[in-house]
Amino acid sequence: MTSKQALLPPLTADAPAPSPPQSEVWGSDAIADCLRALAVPYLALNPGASYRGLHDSLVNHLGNSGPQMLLCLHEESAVAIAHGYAKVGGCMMGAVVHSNVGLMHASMAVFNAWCDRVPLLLLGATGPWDAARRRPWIDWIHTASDQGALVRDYTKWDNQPGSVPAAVEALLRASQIAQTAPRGPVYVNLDAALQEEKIGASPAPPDARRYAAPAAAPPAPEDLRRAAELLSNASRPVILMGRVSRDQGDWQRRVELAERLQARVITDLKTAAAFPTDHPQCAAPPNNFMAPAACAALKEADVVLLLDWVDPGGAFKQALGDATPAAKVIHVSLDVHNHRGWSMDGGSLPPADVYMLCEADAAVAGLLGVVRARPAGVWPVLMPLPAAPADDVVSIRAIADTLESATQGMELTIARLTLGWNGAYRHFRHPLDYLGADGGGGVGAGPGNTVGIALALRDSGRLTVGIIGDGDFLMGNTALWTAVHYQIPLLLIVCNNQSFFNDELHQERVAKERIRPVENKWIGQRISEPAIDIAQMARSMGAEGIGPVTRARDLRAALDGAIVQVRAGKVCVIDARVAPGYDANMSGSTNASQASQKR
Ligand SMILES: Cc1ncc(C[n+]2csc(CCOP(=O)(O)OP(=O)(O)O)c2C)c(N)n1
Ligand SMILES: [Mg+2]
Repeated sequence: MTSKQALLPPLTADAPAPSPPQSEVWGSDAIADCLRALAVPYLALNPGASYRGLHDSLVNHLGNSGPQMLLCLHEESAVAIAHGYAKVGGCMMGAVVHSNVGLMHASMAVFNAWCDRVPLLLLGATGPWDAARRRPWIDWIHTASDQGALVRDYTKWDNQPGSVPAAVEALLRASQIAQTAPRGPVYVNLDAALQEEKIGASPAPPDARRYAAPAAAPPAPEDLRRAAELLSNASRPVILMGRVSRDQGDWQRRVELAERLQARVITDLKTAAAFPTDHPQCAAPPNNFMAPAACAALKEADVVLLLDWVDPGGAFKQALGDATPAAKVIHVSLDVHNHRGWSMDGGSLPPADVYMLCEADAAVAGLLGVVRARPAGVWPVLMPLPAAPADDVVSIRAIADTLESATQGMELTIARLTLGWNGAYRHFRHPLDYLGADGGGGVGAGPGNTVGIALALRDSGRLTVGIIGDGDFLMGNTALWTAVHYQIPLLLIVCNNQSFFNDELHQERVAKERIRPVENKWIGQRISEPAIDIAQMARSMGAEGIGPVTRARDLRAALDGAIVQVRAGKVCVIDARVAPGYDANMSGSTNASQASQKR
């Protein structure tokens, strides 16, 4: 957490009436003091009696500042917002959810954050563990043995502390673990009785600096030497850039390493911008599944450097089928520390001739000091996309082209991209130009992730733009209310094909395989009759709603108007009625339906 973030002023005036100082405090006051000592900037939450003690401490003991509460209308948005916030600079904020029911609502978003390897402090609570102190009925249904088990398989650590000092230690440990690579969410469950216990004079808050996460470890010298040897002597080195940092210096070092090695570079749409996509050494535009040109480059490679790539074994499977890679493989990743029995999100196991157990950018910095420059390569020029059709159809491509022309000279952060996006639609030239996907493929995260990203970027001068599907919007849209209430400017462009279209493609594929009527693929998928007025939904939460935009020629005016509004601090939603259909390149396959079967 940077000091800049800790010093940010409260977002809007949810200012409590002053509370006079007291000589005696409660358990939850000490817990709140610890959260302040940890410099947790915000707590996105939905309230509940199980943490009414903590709630009171945040409002009346801390004055609702440092941390500030962000009220959310659903626990899934609370966690999605905290997830988005961490995607920008790796800084951690918190979320608080009520007892077992709030945690159940939150669970998919926790899974997304887990798969995306972001730090996130999730606090929860349970009815009094001491049964003698439970209120009839409600405290009984909201008390569960081992509540943390609900999220244990996709959190790095969880704990239900038994005393106030133990709660303080649990928070320090949770924060340290969440922010130690490979990062991830942690869950601390606070017993209602412990929060509401009077503890006398206020204990001194801990010195959180002494419990900070460790600095990134450098690679082992012998690994570095062997990797440098392989790369320096390679004929056709390829670098796959996956989970890397948002730091501009690290970005520059990745470019320098690729250039010194004259290596081809492959990037991914599941993870944030890692390398300039218009660099001549880029083998292909980033995609959710590797594009044919990326597969071809990987197939030809004699040395492969995997920089914490999501599903590294899967990359080889896409390029080589079932053949074992003949290329020498240098695998840089700490991800093995997060691989567990329940979820298979670690992906397929790659072979590794050198296995560097460190963060990707630590390896890049180390390698830069030891690799020898290779002779200049000659790179095939990537085929530009064919010209967009000169019709008036609102397509994802038309949105991409119009956004490009409407935002010339502006700094944009693309917070999210809709499933039908082709990585060739737009270039990324800065680590904050694009922030990747939801991690766990849990639809509904788009709005919340975008709000969290906009929150972290709100003083950066960057325009936050989320480009999401209507299904994603409809599942997670109430995050918008939080953005409006706390004045977090952002633009959401909803690519509204009035369908869970990805799955129409699945039904099409199944029907074709079974020689059944393809024209039935829309049943159980289309969101029409009635069509949902997305702009009106946005307006109902106080956002600016534009649209429906049904003609491509109207997109520019819609975008220009929206950008003015967002620049003026507003939350803006454009309902763009896109024609169903994905660009055939969306998945790196010429057969979109084949690719979409993977979701
Ligand atoms: C929580 C959840 N439910 C269902 C799915 C399956 N699923 C994957 S993509 C998708 C459709 C998403 O619709 P939309 O956001 O409108 O994008 P489109 O497919 O129309 O481009 C669905 C239902 C999922 N991944 N996550
Ligand atoms: Mg859709």
